[in-house]
Amino acid sequence: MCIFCKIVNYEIPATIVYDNDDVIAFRDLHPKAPLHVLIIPKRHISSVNDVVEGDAAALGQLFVAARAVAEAEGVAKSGYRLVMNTGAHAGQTVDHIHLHILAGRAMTWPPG
Ligand code: DGP
Repeated sequence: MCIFCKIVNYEIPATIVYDNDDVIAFRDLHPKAPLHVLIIPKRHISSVNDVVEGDAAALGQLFVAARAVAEAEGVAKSGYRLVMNTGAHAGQTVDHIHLHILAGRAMTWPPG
């Protein structure tokens, strides 16, 4: 079982900030911004490369959660960045699809 599936099953600790039947969001272990939360579908999907039509509703829930987290954390107005890394060149290190929400400082563009 992957590390994020263990968080989904509450087998390893995480600071959970949002939780419903489809998705869970928790603070990143190695934050890259004052706010750094990961939002994941509870059902295991390895990466965008593995997404199928039937995943659409669950993946849509990631954005519903992102909006809720941004509001709850007080960054909806100041702004935030949503990132989903896919594969080695993008720096994906955990093979369970996850949406990063980063906020609390000005972001640079383009990303490195
Ligand atoms: P990515 O590089 O896009 O695959 O991002 C994976 C993120 O997951 C990275 O920012 C660190 C975070 N992470 C890895 N293991 C754990 C963990 O066990 N708990 C938490 N909260 N975050 C983790």
